[in-house]
Amino acid sequence: MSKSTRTTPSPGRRRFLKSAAVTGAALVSGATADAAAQSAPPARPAPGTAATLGREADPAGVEVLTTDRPGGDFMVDVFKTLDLEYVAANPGSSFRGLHESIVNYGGNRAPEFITCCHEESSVAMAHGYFKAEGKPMAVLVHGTVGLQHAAMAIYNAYCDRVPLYIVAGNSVDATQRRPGVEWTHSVQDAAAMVRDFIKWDDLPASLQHFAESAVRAYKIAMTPPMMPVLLVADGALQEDPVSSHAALRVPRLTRATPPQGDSAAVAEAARWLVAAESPVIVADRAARTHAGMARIVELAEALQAPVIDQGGRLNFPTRHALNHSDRARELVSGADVILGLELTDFWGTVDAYRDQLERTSRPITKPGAKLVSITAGDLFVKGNYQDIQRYPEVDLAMAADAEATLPALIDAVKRLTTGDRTRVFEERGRKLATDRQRLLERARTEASYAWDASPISTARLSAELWAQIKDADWSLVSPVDFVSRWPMRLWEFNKPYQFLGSSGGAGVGYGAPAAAGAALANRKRGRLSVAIQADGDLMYAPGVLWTAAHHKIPLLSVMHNNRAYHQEVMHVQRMANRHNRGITQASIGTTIDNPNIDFAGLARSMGVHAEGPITDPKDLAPAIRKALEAVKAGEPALVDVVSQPR
Ligand SMILES: Cc1ncc(C[n+]2csc(CCOP(=O)(O)OP(=O)(O)O)c2C)c(N)n1
Ligand SMILES: [Mg+2]
Repeated sequence: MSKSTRTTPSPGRRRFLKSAAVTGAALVSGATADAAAQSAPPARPAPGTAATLGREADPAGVEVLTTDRPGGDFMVDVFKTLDLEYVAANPGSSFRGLHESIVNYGGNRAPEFITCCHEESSVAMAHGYFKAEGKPMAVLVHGTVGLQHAAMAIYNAYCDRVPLYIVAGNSVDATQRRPGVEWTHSVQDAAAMVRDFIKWDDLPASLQHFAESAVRAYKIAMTPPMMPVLLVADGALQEDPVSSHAALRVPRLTRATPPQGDSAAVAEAARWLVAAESPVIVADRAARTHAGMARIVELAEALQAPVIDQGGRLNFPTRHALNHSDRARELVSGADVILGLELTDFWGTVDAYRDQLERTSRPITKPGAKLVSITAGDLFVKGNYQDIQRYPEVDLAMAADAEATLPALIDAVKRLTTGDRTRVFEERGRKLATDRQRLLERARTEASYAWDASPISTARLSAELWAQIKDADWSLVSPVDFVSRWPMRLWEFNKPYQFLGSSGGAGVGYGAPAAAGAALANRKRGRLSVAIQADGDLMYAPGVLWTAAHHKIPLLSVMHNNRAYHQEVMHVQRMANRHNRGITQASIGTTIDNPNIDFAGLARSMGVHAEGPITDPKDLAPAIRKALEAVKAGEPALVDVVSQPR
């Protein structure tokens, strides 16, 4: 730990003191400054001064020291080697040194500071950014309280297997802390509160240690299964002068190649798949990079096997003849081989569960069906948090990254496919294509129900939005589960960045900031980012609207404003039904009305273009059109649509 005291500067610090001036601003030589610092120890702040009251102020009487190079500058050098484009943060004095180095020494470029109004928003922005960009964005969080605010969003990313590069400020040396707030925001072991749901953390004790751990953290975060990492940047390390900069170096980053499935297991899986009469491929977080979707398509086409996309990522083009996501249960129950690619819940895929007074479940697979799992989730599991789901009894489990294993599996499948099997596959493919067409027609028919209803149906909302974006290079940057997955059923998704999955941990409050983060990544490519934005989700931390306006992040948010925490309405109704007490009271504590929130007004107050509230479906298309004009001009815009429950 780099140590220094105000009364007796360390030799390293002394060497770099250039001036000492509260009373006199004249520059003095290092030797003179040294002497001045030693002969005039600063007074303790008097009780009741700003410092002891917990306000952030320099204690009276402390000399101002200038130095040409604080440790924070070197930390910025380290970040620059990691190609971190942005750093999202709500400011906090525990990282003031690093903050100052980023904006001055680093020129506020790579990383550029993104001002957030809540740490949960900083982290969720980084979460959305990663899924659109494929590389992490840095997040700075203030000591203790900032990390406490960030915690839920970190958990979401952990469950979603998304790497986050988090740096938390802290002040380790108790003899150096400013009285008051620097104590309440310091902690012995900062990472402890989130350690159960991150992959790695460290508290570097020197700048060279910081450099090595910063590079190591990046490598660990980016190796499947990807997860958040946390570095604690000690305040003294950030603020103190670099004593021997010439000796510092930033180690080279070597990314680890993702683990591939064992070759014997790959060959066995290929044999089963080629011999199967009704194989099914199920994918959840399988398309890890933009190349992933093409590999899943290649495997599915080689086998002419249907694919169920569970939507952790966009794994498969929605209109592809082999995309049968809307008949998952039927296909799983008829399958003789089921290949699960990075499934979070294999058990839930092959079992039916009833949420009744007596909770029951049963397998839905055919007797003798073979289950094959490929997931990096088998390589790294933690206790305590229960995102692992129930234990699945599979026949073959490859502890490996699915995307990295697919090329070998595709090769093996192709090698084993004889002319006879090709004819069987082609016949299967023809039947599946017909079934797929029927699914699309069924979705269109179902979407037409309540077409003219007010509040507006979620299908109409999705269809009207699609009509206006489909010819652009668009990217849907919000989840779809709370609008009955209508976009997946009606829109044509065929590019990997067109859908980014959900929060992972189902921590609500993810949607709005994750959309802004993804839109930030999409901006430089001129992609049109659109989000369907739930009302309850936005109300957790609506300040992200200001962040989007301030940083000119083009994003069209179409509100699915059902004026409720509707999922919870349904849960309370379920309980009331179970107890035979009627559902009339279920709105208490679950609705967001009386007064209704003026979301357009809220957005405008933060500099976001806004339309609505829209209650008549006929007004929806013109409102979206106007909002799109603002987005095309480079601004965020919001359309408040008063919509039906789900
Ligand atoms: C942080 C957090 N608090 C509470 C919940 C419980 N919860 C699950 S869904 C939901 C409602 C969300 O409302 P909204 O975003 O408007 O979506 P809707 O259900 O209305 O479609 C809530 C509160 C949660 N998942 N996360
Ligand atoms: Mg709602």
